[in-house]
Amino acid sequence: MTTLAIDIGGTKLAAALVEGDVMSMRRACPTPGSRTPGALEEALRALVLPLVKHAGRVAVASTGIIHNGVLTSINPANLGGLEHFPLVAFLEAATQLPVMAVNDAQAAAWAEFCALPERDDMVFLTVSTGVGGGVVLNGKLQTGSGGLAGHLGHTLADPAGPLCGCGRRGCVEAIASGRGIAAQAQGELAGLDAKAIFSRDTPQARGLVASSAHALARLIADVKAVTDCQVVVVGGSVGLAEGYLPLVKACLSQEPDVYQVPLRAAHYRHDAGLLGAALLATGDAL
Ligand code: ADP
Ligand code: BMX
Ligand code: ZN
Repeated sequence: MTTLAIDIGGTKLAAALVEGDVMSMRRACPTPGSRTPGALEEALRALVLPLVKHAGRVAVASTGIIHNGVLTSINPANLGGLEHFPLVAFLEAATQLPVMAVNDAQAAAWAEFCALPERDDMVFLTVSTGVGGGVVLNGKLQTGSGGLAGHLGHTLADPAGPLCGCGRRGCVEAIASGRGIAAQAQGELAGLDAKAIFSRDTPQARGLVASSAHALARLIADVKAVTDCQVVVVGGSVGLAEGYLPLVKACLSQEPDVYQVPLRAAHYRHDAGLLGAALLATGDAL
């Protein structure tokens, strides 16, 4: 059966048809910024409309805590201020198909786990609009009893760091994410997004990218201590940006031996969330 996979991120919405690990008719559009659900509903309808007739079910990878089919933002600023969205109920009504939903980084973790040559314990980290995570231990994706498991972007990087949209000060996300990088920019970089900041070769731009990579490397050492994972896979548009992973690797190599863990770029690149949601919906592990 063909799955209509949808990825709801803080910056972009994507959708595609998935059969096995083959993706077709991939479409994307910007995530609307709105505190009310109307704009998101409209964008999702327009995005999935041409695909619905080809699919037998819907699988969603979405930013936010996904529990019982409802999206609750841990950091509403990442979703245009939207705090709650009845994701599954809305998409069931809009598509008339069965719908399952899971957090975006948890979904991507599952796809990346399935791509590992050895099914080792692994942690996936996305450095994108926010910083998300997914943990697979003993072959099981950890979602937690309320969907919060793996929200590693909201662990502490610096108690004196910037305020995070989740209400806590100094989260990894506030320093390392695309939004976090942009929010810390000053002077000639103020108002630019992370993509533009990455393209600038100035001391401030290099410094912002370096603090992101540092915060991520320290998080990876913490994650190694918590899970003893055998590999950490990094995705998201910041995580996959040219030169970023080598910086993280260089920072991690400064930590003691016990915290060393191989780092890899996401095998499925920007499509890990879409594919992981589809795999979880079918119960397949490639
Ligand atoms: P989403 O969070 O919607 O899943 P992305 O993974 O594309 O989307 O992450 C969006 C963030 O990545 C934004 O902050 C954007 O500025 C940043 N970004 C996009 N492309 C690049 C790039 N080539 N280099 C660095 N940052 C990028
Ligand atoms: C935030 C949080 C996570 C998400 C992560 C990455 C919200 C809306 N999202 O920490 O659930 O996994 O961002 O999301 O609270 P992305 O949009 O960067 O892919
Ligand atoms: Zn936070």
